[in-house]
Amino acid sequence: MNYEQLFLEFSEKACEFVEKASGVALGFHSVADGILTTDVEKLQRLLLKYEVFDFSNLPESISSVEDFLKGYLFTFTTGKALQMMIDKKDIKNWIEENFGKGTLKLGGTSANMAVALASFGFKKILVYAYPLVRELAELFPNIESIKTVSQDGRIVHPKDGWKEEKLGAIHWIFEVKKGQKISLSGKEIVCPRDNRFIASWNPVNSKLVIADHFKRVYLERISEYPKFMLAGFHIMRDVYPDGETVESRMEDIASFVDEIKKRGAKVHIEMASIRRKRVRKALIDILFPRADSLGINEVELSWIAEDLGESDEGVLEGDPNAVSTTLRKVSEKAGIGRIHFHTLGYYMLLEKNAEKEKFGLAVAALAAARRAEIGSSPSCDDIKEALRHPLSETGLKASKLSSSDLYILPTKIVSKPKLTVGLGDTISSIAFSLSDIDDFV
Ligand code: 8BR
Repeated sequence: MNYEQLFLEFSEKACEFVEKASGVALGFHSVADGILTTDVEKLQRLLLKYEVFDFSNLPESISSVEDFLKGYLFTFTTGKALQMMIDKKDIKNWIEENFGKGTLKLGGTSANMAVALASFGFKKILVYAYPLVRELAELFPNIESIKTVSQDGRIVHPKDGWKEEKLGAIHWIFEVKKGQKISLSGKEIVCPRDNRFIASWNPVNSKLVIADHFKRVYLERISEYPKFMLAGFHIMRDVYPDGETVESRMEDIASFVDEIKKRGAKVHIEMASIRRKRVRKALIDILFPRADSLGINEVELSWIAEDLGESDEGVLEGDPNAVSTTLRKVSEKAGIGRIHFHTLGYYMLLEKNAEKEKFGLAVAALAAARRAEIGSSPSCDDIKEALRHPLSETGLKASKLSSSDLYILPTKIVSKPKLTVGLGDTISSIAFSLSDIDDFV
């Protein structure tokens, strides 16, 4: 297979096919991100004041200033990304008093996917954003194809549908930079790479509540948006302050999924990095069996393998043999017919007649490479610019394992990416939106 040829051919057809794609609905995670860069002197001062000298016993969520500082120190010291939910309002207030809101940017998997798809040229996108307060609504770009359901049941651009002023949720993104230094207990700590620590305050959405007005209007208009991408599970909790459990929340989402599946919608689950084991288990037990499709990366797949009692050896390293074996096991146990795995260098699609989706995968790969290069979502025209990037050698080797139900696409690699955040969302959403491509080719 000449992959360069394939990418060239498909980049030329991308806009034509996007025109024909059906509508996509995206729920249940749109939020305002507060972006902050790290002020090393301030971080050091706070660590000393609260006597946080290491990140041992890193908690799963933030219930104290010390927990927050441990998470921050973890990312600063290891250069690894970490997201933790804030459990208490007084800690959220403490962060706001000490750091402010930061620069507000649209975030959350659903909103990111909406922007990726709309910028690309998809015509019908319905995104869930709740509560739709003014500060959140105004962060959505002015692209007409992005719609939401307003509380009074209209399908409108988010800017035309907000209700209140006050921001009820914020995800603080503390960016750390390679080479930044702090000194703790006489030891110098040098940040090894650029990354981010995320502290999230999201008491409403963390339940992934589906507002009645959205349910009602979506069910009425489902034929216009017959694909549903579900995401946001990474912000759920095991047990909520009111005693409700994640299992009960998952059942509630499941009954909505049953409703929409009865009416013919196809449901995709975007995994994202769910740190809580109980949340992952509830997702696997309750929602996986109902899903038509799953989007996942190597870290997420290795966790699921472990959860299912399977070996995860080689998965984290992206070894294609290990990945394909694990994908088959997940598919068997959970009964998901389509799994789209992505890692640096290649995508692997497990599905009956997997090759029929190569168009969507190739277009997603070019869009991801272009996004990595320019730092924002590209249009369907613009992805041609990504053709000049080289194909991954690892991916080319991996592609030899392709078989009838396993399609492996080597991807383009951008040597100096401007931005890598949100790439997974771009890859999964474009590929899923084009997954029924053979219907209109
Ligand atoms: P997540 O958002 O799920 O982590 O996925 C990120 C994906 O972005 C990777 O799996 C990889 O396919 C893609 N990617 C990254 Br990270 N860096 C890239 C680069 N420099 N060029 C092209 N794709 C990249």
